[in-house]
Amino acid sequence: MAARIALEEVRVPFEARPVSFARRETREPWFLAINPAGKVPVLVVDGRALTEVAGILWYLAKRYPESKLLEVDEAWAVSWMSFLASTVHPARKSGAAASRAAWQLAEERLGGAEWALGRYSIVDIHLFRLFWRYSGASGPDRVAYPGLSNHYLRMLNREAVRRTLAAESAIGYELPP
Ligand SMILES: N[C@@H](CCC(=O)N[C@@H](CS)C(=O)NCC(=O)O)C(=O)O
Repeated sequence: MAARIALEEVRVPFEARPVSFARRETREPWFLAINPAGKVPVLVVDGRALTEVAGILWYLAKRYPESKLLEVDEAWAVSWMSFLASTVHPARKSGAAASRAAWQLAEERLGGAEWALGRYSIVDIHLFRLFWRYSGASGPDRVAYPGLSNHYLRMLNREAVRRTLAAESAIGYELPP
């Protein structure tokens, strides 16, 4: 979802290739040949596979500077996205308390700001994707995280996010276990 939102933001043609977790497509040889880690997302650029949300978002922001997705302090963007990928994303696997603690850190880090780094950037896409995923029934209570919830609602107003959600819901959301 994050990669697709960024692709929609930079407005370049792309070919989407959804993979099914239920059918274990990320474990099939054709997929492992693209990403041996068996994970999505992957962006194939000129035959080369680029993996990791942060790497894909960074590539698109740099490749298409007119999209203004990285007009922020870059070290702070790396810091935010490293925090999201290494602390927030995996916390769920350590249980509800660990997940709540990670989201509380994210809430404090955002500090009620409109955007993570003062203006809209790839960090907001990364943050939105994770909060979207984890703010369902088993995820963080939106009331407990007012800053993150407002950020989430702000993101829903973006055309690129709307287009992505419409495209993905048309396929049928299928979340990894
Ligand atoms: N650190 C990676 C994490 C990628 C990841 O965990 N992807 C999950 C979906 S959110 C996945 O592909 N899970 C399927 C599996 O592990 O089989 C990133 O930020 O891109």
